[in-house]
Amino acid sequence: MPAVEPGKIRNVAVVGHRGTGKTSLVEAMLFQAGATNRLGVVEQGTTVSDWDEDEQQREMSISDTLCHLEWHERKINLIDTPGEPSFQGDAIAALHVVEGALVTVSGVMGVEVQTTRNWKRAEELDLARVIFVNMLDRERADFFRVLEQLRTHFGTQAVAVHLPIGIEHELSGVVDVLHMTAYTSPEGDREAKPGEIPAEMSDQVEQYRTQLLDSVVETDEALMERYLDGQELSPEEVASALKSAVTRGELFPVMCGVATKNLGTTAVLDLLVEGVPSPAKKGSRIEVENASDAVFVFKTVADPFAGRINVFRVLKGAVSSDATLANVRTHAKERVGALLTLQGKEHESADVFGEGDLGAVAKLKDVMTGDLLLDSDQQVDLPSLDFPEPVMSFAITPKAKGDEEKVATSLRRLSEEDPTLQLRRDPQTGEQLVSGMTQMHVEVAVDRLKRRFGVEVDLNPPRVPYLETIRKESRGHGRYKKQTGGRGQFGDAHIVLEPMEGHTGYEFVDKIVGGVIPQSFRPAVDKGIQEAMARGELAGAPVQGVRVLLVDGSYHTVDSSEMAFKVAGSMAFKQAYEAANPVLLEPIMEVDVTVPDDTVGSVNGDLNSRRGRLQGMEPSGGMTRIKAEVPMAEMLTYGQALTSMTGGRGDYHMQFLRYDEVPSHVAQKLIEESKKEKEEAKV
Ligand SMILES: Nc1nc2c(ncn2[C@@H]2O[C@H](COP(=O)(O)OP(=O)(O)OP(=O)(O)O)[C@@H](O)[C@H]2O)c(=O)[nH]1
Ligand SMILES: [Mg+2]
Repeated sequence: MPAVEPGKIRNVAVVGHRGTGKTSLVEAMLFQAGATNRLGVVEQGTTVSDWDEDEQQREMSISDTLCHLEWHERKINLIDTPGEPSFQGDAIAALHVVEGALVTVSGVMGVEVQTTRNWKRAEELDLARVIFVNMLDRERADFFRVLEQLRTHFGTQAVAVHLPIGIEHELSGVVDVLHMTAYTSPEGDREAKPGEIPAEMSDQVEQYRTQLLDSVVETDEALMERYLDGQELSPEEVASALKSAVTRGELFPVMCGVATKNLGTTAVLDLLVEGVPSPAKKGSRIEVENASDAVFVFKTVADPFAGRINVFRVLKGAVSSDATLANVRTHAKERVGALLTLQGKEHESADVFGEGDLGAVAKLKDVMTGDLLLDSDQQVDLPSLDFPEPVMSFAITPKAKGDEEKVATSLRRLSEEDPTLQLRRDPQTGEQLVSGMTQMHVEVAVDRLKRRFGVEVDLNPPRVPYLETIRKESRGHGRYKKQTGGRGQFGDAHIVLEPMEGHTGYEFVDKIVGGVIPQSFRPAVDKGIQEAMARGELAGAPVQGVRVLLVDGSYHTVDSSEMAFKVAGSMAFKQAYEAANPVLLEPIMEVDVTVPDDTVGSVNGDLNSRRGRLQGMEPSGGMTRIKAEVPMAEMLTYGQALTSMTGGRGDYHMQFLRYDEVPSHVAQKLIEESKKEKEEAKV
């Protein structure tokens, strides 16, 4: 099969809030276009798009799924994205490789958190946007209320092109107010049947037809003049003006229906073909000047049959199965080999993908999400997918001892598929940390570790990397002496401790005069001190911010050794440390929270109870951005708290800022806990 011409391709990401029917709508469109011959159901695990076991178990989409269909001689590539915020990385990646977003909204719930987030992204990326108000057969569905909400949130460019006939269980079809036709579509039937608009709807239809005409002529000066002159405009010219306004991102047509009954899908397909610009028209967002062929990997999936599959967009030129491409990140050459056309988990082999098309490739050696492959190796900036930073961290430990390495490699594989899942070892606490967008995100990763890699793990809140430091100058003396029979041990050192600026660093200053400790033994004193500093006497945390002056000492010509001076150094440090007024330090995070205005009071109160210090507030458009400095120890489970305070409408991220002294009442508890641990370790 030859490559599809760019002018005949439409790339569309289906985005929206969790559970608004994206997967069901994709299923209906595939069925309607004849790409499949039955209408699968999410709850039965029979949809094309939710094919993964994790998705079927949870009845929700977790990863991007690529499907395709043909409609009016155009190839529509559909990416079904997850609505759950835990997996928003996939929705973001999908929006980067398409020209159009099909936004689903529940006819009951209206505009929700994830609707707005995805909308903002689509707007930033300058995508054509088409809205489908779904689930109008459900109780308490109200198309007109949702339409008004859409217009409030996204502007009056959101304009109805369809109206429902009846509502809730009496919903029987939709009216196309542009072409002035009614469509009724019995369940499971592919053909929507055109018919008469019910007489009792005529006033309503007239009202929305006028609203639509007003909006369309706004975007077209010539039409506007004739409209104002009172001339009749033909449905064809209005339709064509509407199409080009959608293509330019100036109007957002609102359609409606019931995805699970395949009602309203024909109109959606028509509008995707006509309103979403083709790759030929739009050109690629990601520019690659010096290459003639360029392929961008926006998703990597572990396929049950083919192993690892990279899903890509051809940014430029073409990719054929006999090509060799260079990976910009690794500079390695990859032979393409197995090109695939995807329909959910089904794949057919393909020979070539042309510019603008979406496809997949199996069995590449080292290619992951976000990689750029070019026909020749060169230095190019990698396009950024602008993923949000993961904020929820857990310490991960294998259930079975000895599985540490397996856990690390398996997690690394998962994070190559989903870069919003991150893995690192805390250098201080030594813990293996896994971070994700939410707790659910990390839990799904844990399920996958078990199912795909056969390793079971435990998740725990991470240990806070506390530090210890000193507040005043002090002196200490260590004398290690063992002289009973044979060769003995002798080391003797006097030191002075001084606090260092900013509680960081360590310095060892040799102030010995006249060789009271021979040169060769002085580094051993330093070593002994550093060993003692690795576990502070206060709470077992590493000591920092100390300058040590080695000021005096003595030695024995026979019995002195490096070992003896190391012990003497360590003893001197312990004595001096106690006298230096040691304190505990804790990491302080810079926290940035965005919440709906009506929750600001409770969110601030909560931050306050977490020992947070408010740094500023910026309200804008119904949301307020709160900046605060909060101890890390208080933020370990913040995600869940924020979700419950804001009904899932809040967002936050944080990063390390500095170390501060732990307030004494908190420090006291930590010191006691550490003592207990020490006692228990002795038993
Ligand atoms: N009554 C009714 N139910 C629907 C309709 N569309 C979808 N559903 C049901 O609503 C639930 C969610 O539908 P999905 O298609 O999985 O929604 P989604 O947007 O893909 O959900 P996520 O992938 O989790 O974001 C499923 O149980 C569907 O069967 C509809 O038009 N009417
Ligand atoms: Mg879904």
